[in-house]
Amino acid sequence: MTTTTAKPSTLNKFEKFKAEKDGLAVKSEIEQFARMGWEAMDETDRDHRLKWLGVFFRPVTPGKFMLRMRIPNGILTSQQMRVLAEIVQRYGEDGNADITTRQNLQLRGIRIEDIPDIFNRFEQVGLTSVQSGMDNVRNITGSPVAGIDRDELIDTRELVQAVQDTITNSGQGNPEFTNLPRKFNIAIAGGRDNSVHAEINDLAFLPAYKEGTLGFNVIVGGFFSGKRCEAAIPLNAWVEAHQVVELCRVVLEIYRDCGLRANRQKARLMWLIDEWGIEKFRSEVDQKLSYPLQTAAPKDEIDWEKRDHIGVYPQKQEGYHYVGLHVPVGRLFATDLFDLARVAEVYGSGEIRLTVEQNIIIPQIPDSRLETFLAEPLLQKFSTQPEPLSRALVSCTGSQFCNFALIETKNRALAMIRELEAELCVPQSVRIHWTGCPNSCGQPQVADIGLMGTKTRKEGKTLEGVDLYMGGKVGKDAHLGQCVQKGIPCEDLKPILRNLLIERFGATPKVGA
Ligand code: SRM
Ligand code: SF4
Repeated sequence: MTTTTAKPSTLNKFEKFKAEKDGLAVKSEIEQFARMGWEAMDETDRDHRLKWLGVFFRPVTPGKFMLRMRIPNGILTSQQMRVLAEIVQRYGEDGNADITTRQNLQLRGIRIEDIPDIFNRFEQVGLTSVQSGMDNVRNITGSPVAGIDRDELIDTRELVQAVQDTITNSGQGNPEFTNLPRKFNIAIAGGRDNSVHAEINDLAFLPAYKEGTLGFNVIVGGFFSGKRCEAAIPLNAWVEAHQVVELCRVVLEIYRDCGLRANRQKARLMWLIDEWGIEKFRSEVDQKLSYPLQTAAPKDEIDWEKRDHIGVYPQKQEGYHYVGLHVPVGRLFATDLFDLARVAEVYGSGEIRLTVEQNIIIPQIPDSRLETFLAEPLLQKFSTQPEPLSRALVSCTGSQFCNFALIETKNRALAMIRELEAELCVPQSVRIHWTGCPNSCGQPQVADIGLMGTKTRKEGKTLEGVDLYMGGKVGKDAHLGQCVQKGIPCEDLKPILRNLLIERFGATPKVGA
């Protein structure tokens, strides 16, 4: 499908192996891989192409794969959750599931010999992990309270599903979009608070009125990478909801056919926009669309501070509430998954939702059941009223499972927050994001306080450290935070955070602490 014109000899390693065999091709070989085992597999198939099916070889835990799902708009059913629980349970201590910063789930401990059976089970309940890694479109995010938010502008659920179905051929895999120059992120905001971090996506939609009609302003080119981070810029385009899928398709076709492929560090959409200029990019999009592209509406409707959805909220449906549960650093175990499926069925409609803050929402709880739901033992673990620092803590995977990581993140983040909470009264929630390396999966640039893993030196020794980011703003007037201090050894971090919380966020020491 791609029109890459470079000679094979000048292609980088990734373009070369993609040209030799499309990533999706391994779909038909999965039974064979399962029979031969991970050690006997061709290394490129195992380490790279399997990611087209969402199956990630983990050099940190060889033989125990990670399975990255697609959960469009972060919504799944209790039936689907139970299937995921059974899969993870099978792997005992190795099995768990993380909620990701893209409103998604990643399962761990997975053995290659089980993949054919796992995929069959996915098929039976309408789940898929296809095209969730490498040079594909990642999980598409949408408003986590779509369809239940009292102040909703646009319900994003069907739109997100339709975009996913187009890109993945309804979960079967779609070779039209399996050879992009690099990963690609899409987000559709439907509320007033930009719950999806639209500005850090390659392509995103923000609710906006034009001449009385509600549609979306379009922004493009947002991304984070080790080399460069940029917020998305306006495309100067406004589309109606029914035009969203086609716009996604056209932007992806242009990116696929014209995106830069020589250097993987300079291959995200923004690099093409830089080369062409936004006017030429817009004009190419306009020419390929079946409808004339309208100019942007004068303003978008993002005029609220960002909500975290933790706690109890009345829905737009009279007599119903949604309840947001705090999941510490997004980590879930098999028993948690079973429990979540159960409570969603017993108290709600069976639906479970995920947020980009790595938390859970249980919607559709009738007034009459709310009190009993709030007394569920599960809510001791996943609180509706977490402490202000825990509440807004986000962390990427880190060195426990990720071989890019320069530091351990999730466990360290939790331990440090608990120590700080023991010492300080914090009057407001402070968004602290940890990320294990400059790839920025934990989005430190959107946080009040961002911590990016690095290696640092102290007294002649190399230690785990962090670069400190400050000033990320989300919701209304979103903008990225900047690095303010480099190379802080993790062992020296706590007093620095303590002072920052006192000086900038109104924290006060607890008596006796
Ligand atoms: Fe990420 C690569 C985990 C969200 C930027 N990311 C990786 C890999 C696959 C690296 C690897 O093979 O080990 C990590 C898997 C580790 C593991 O075992 O879990 C990984 N990224 C994650 C997750 C799980 C972090 C989390 O704990 O939530 C998130 C999964 C999202 C999903 O469901 O698909 C995740 N990654 C992000 C985000 C945040 C976002 O999308 O809002 C970013 C920054 C935004 C962006 O991409 O523009 C992000 N991940 C990267 C990059 C840098 C991309 C680049 O253009 O250079 C890499 C490295 C790469 O692609 O080469 C990367
Ligand atoms: Fe791994 Fe780095 Fe992404 Fe964290 S930020 S998950 S350490 S690639």
